[in-house]
Amino acid sequence: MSVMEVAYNPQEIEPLIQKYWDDNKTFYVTEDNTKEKYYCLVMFPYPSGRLHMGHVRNYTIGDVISRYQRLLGKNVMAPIGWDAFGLPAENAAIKNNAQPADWTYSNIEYMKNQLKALGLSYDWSREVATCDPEYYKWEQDFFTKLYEKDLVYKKVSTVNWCPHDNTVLANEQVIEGRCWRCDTKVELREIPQWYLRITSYAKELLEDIDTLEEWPERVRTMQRNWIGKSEGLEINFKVDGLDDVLQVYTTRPDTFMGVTYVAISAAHPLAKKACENNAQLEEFCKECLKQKFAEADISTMEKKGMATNYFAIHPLNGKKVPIMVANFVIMDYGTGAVMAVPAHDQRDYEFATKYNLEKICVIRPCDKDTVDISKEAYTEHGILFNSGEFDGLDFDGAFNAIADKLESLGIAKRKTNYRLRDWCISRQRYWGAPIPMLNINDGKKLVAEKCENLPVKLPTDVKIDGVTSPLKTDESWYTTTYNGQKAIRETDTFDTFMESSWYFARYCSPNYKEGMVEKNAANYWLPVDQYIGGIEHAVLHLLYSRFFFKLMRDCGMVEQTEPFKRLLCQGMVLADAFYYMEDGARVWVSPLDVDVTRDDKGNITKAVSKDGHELIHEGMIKMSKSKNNGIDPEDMIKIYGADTVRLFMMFASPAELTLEWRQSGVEGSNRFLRKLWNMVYDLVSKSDFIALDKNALSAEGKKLRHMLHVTIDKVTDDIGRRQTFNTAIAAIMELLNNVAKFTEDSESAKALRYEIFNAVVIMLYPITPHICFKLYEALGNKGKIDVDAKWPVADKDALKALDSLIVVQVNGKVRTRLTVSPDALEDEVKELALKDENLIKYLDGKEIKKLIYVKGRLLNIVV
Ligand code: LSU
Repeated sequence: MSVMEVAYNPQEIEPLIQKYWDDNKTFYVTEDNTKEKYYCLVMFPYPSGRLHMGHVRNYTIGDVISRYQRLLGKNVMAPIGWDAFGLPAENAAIKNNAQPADWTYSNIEYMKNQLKALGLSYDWSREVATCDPEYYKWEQDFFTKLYEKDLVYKKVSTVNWCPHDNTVLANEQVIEGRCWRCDTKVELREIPQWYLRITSYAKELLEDIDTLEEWPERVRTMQRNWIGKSEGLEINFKVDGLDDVLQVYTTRPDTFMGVTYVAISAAHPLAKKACENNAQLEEFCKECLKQKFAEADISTMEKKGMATNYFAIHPLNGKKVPIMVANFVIMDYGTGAVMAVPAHDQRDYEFATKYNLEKICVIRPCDKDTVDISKEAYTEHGILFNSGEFDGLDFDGAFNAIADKLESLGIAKRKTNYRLRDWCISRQRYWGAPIPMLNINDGKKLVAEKCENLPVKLPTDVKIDGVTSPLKTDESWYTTTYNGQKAIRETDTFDTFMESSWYFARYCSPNYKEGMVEKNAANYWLPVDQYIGGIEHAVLHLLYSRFFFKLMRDCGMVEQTEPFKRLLCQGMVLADAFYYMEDGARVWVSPLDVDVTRDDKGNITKAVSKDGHELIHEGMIKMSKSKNNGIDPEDMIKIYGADTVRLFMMFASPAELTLEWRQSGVEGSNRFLRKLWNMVYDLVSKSDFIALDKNALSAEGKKLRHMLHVTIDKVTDDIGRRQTFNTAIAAIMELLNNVAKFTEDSESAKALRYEIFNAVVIMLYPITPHICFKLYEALGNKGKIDVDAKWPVADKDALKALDSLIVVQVNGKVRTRLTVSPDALEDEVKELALKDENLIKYLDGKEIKKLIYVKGRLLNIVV
């Protein structure tokens, strides 16, 4: 009999097992060509201070997959690190009068222990922190390479500016006109910025989405929409009385015969010309240029315009259409001019209505002779009319006919456009990787810092005031030399998405001293087989990483084209939020300090705080500090142990959906683990391991064994292919309920229990590794479950359908039962029934009028 404690005590066993893993470097891996590799990656955390339940969910899912793949015999790399640069460290430094570096490294220390307490099976030898100069050195080096390849440029541009964080934001970081981090309304500003030419890769980034078959469809759709490919036509209009040509871009050339005016930006050269002797227009243009709005605001802002007194000549019907300055046309975007078709574009429609401009209908629905635009524009595709030679064509026909015609006249060109903009990667902040560029010749020339001088290190002993980055005031830092001449360093730093765009590649050779990645290691481990992270990164990080990976490929560092083979985006973790009112303000009470009453459907009918306040239930919402409904993972681990928290997380909901934190559910998970422990204890204290003799099993035993092997198949499919971990756990729980009901005490029954518990312990190990580590030993196995166990494979014989039990009735009354093989034919069953001793007395020589057979279940004899 194996040594085993009577009671399940996670607080005692978990730290010991974690120490064992640490001491033995159990999950450290190296390249091994004799084994299939598996790279399991979770999105690395910002070292914000403490783990959030959201992290716990993300990292538990990753750990379940890693441990499962190891049991399949693969060489599994599961690394972790720290996305260590960024604003929070600066804000915390100001608040606590500390150094961002100190704050960051102490958070890393703390969170690292929290991750270990969860029992996550990382290869800690690969840990990276992006604020380490040995890390960002290679990012700087890569940047200078991209600069040489003209994939980097600097330009003055209108940028999204967050007045609260005092920094520029990329378009992707502006959500509905607000800063993605602090929700402050974003403004526009003109400043010189560094850009990466992601648009040069727009086509490839779009096309390769098709190859990402194991990504969630919604993420693929989001990326497609973000890149936003459109097929259109660039058309040149002549301007009446001038030599200027006015270029517009349209995706609706089919509506061309409905053009009634052209709208231009206040910054357009033609607008400037028109202002020369028109003070009123000049005033209007000035007002437009002062106007600050983000791209996202265009659809809702008030549309204003003014005529220029210039007219564009419609190249096909010769009409002169007015050229209007409009506040919603931006110079940076496209050509700064748009052809307007008010009958078929809602924005043009509103503008035309306001300024009394003509509307000409040229598209009608397929099933109607005409079109009604009395209330709004008709913007659908349809059939052309009022369009001369193009009448009767549909969208595609008209697109091509009009494009061909204008191209043959030499005044148009088909053009593919993308909505994607180049990626602005400079930030006016301190806590980031310095951009390794130098200004020489009194600022007239830009050069990249020489490789041998990298990294350009960030000074770590600084004073931060929250307004100006200390890099910009530290003359001794930014003054340097280049080939003996005076040079001034760039004082902007990289967007932190630069660091997170290649960390997964660095993990392959985290200490490599000659470059970003060591080629052999990178080509062994990459691509990532499974990536797990939040949907909030669907277009930001996941697009930038794909871009970086292609850049690295084109620099000869990696061989593949896409970095992440399979992607899983976990849902948010929610918890009940409660409050009461005090002095007109809400006071939020932690759900752990609330007593609730529920109706029989489980809905909360009454909630009272521990200190007696009657509470209002806000609902099940995302855990957040401001609503005081966060549940601290560390507290939960202390009370229940990591295995319970992990089990609850994986069981309570499918991985992609939101998870509702319920204390009752956590307790249920804890009860289940205690029950499992007790069942195994019961078995091993009564009997040592007995090998199974399948033929010795009773009918009940065979049934239970059948269930075990069906469960093995199901759990394998649920965890491996479907990634529905919750249904896998439910199947194991059901199996154990049946084991509990199985009371036989024979040798073969004990042997069967050994078979079942061995399989169950291995199948649960990815989810609850500590308890399974112990139970595996208790069951008498040699070695350790982490490295010696193999994922169970269903026994084909046991999987075969069991004999069916046929109920035999005479005139509707049950008279006997027959056991037959599952594929017995109707005639065989009848023959068997008529020979059955129990039945003969009921038939009693009577004439059989009818026999009704329901396959595998029932035989009714009518006499
Ligand atoms: N450092 C970045 C980050 O999001 C990732 C990098 C690859 C761009 C999940 C939740 C989140 C992400 C929460 C992971 C908090 C790390 C986090 N998470 N809910 N870092 O620390 O799901 O989706 O914010 O996958 O409340 O944890 O999150 S992070």
